[in-house]
Amino acid sequence: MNFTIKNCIAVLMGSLALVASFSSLASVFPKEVTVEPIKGAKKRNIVFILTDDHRYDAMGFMDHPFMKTPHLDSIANEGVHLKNAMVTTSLCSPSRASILTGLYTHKHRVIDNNRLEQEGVIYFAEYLQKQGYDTAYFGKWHMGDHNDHQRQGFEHWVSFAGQGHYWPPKNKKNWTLNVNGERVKQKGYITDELTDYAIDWMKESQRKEKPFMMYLSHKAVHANFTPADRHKGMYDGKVELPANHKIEDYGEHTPRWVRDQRNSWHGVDFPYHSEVDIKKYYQNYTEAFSAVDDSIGRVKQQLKDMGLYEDTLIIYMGDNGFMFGEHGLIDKRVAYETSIRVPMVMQLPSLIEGGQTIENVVANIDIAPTILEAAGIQKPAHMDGQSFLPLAQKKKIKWRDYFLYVYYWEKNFPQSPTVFALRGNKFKYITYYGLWDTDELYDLENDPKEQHNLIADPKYTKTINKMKNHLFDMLADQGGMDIPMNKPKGNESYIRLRTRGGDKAADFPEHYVVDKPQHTNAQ
Ligand SMILES: [Ca+2]
Repeated sequence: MNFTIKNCIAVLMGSLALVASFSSLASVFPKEVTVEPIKGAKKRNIVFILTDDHRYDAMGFMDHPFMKTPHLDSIANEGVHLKNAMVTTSLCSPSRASILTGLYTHKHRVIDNNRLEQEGVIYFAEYLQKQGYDTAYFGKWHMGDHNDHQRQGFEHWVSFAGQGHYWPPKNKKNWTLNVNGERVKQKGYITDELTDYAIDWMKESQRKEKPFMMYLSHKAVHANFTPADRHKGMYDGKVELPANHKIEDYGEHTPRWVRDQRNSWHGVDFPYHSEVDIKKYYQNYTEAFSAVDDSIGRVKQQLKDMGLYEDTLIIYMGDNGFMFGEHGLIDKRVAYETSIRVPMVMQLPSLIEGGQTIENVVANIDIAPTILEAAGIQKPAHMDGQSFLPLAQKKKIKWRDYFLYVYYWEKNFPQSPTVFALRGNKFKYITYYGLWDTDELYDLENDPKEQHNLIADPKYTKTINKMKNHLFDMLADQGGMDIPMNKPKGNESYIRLRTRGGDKAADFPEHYVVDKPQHTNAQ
């Protein structure tokens, strides 16, 4: 065999390996949508309401210092509050893909906010269609930045490209919504307009004859937070920031990257590279939510008017958390509680007793199996999540003790590293990939704000090792030992503000710095 032939064979083998790896990616989804009905189960109507960047505690019934959310509160009163709801990746598109597919981010591979879904992707709505459901999608899709085409599984479709706009944008004369393939101008304030579309669809006569699933996905409350005119100023003089943490609040073992991130696009010292007043910013956020609360009220009233209220499952959730000063940061992505926790409430009066609080950790990957169960469909084998409907029915079932969190570094926002975290009921362990910096361990029971990193305390060595092992075992079990990558795309927000110490890197964590050489025998 000469060198050239050998080379050709090597290339051919390499290509085969590449094909094999591509096909193993594609195989996450089954080739066909096969419905396995649950014997004797009813097909209940389903309303799923999603918001963007709504943090877990921005709800009136959680004793919020000033927010009023009567309609959201009413779901918790008449149903359950899933107090420990989390997202497996705290970022818009990855979390939305997890909701729609029931899969971890490394499986559906929507790892940033700029990409389309994988070929062969299956959404839970496709199972509902096979089960005889009418299905409709209203609002923000946001997978594939400029792409609002109608996705499979939804026979009725009202959406828009990317982030959308609170009001029709003056600088984009051709801005339209995609309404079942037609380009239709946005007329007014988007939260109200999406609700109008949703209510009109609910009113159509066949809704009483056939089971339906409505997915109402608001643009609110994503930045730049814009309240409806009727809500502007409603919290004037009442606003308190959730947090405004200084470096000293966290002690000497804080990761270096966290301290550096303060002076970045996602930090309190240089937020969005602007002079924005975070307190005013938070006020706009809370006021913008009021139109969502109105929307929830209108949908609930419509179900009552149609006589469908008792037997319709309503789930409300946010797609990821949001920080307003915790750890000196804003936004999301990181593994701290305010980033990974989301608001979630659910009601189904005919099946679920009202006024309950569920403590179990539930997640975005559990939404699809839960909705499918309410529709009388068994969880498809490929899905990672699990239905939490039995928890609300007070049934004794096996539930996760540990929650796996992943986030993959984006060149667009280089200040947040690749993160893997394991959250137990008491401890959370966080580690970073490809970074010279410290891991973290928090005692969530005694330190719920995660201000005391216990990683260097010898008392916790056993706990740390146990959690580290368990995290990587879980990643291996869940197919997460390969880090998905994308070709960089979009703007890169890497600058720092010199006048706030932006030309200086943060100190290393104290336990990384020693006073004398360690290896005395080195030659
Ligand atoms: Ca989001």
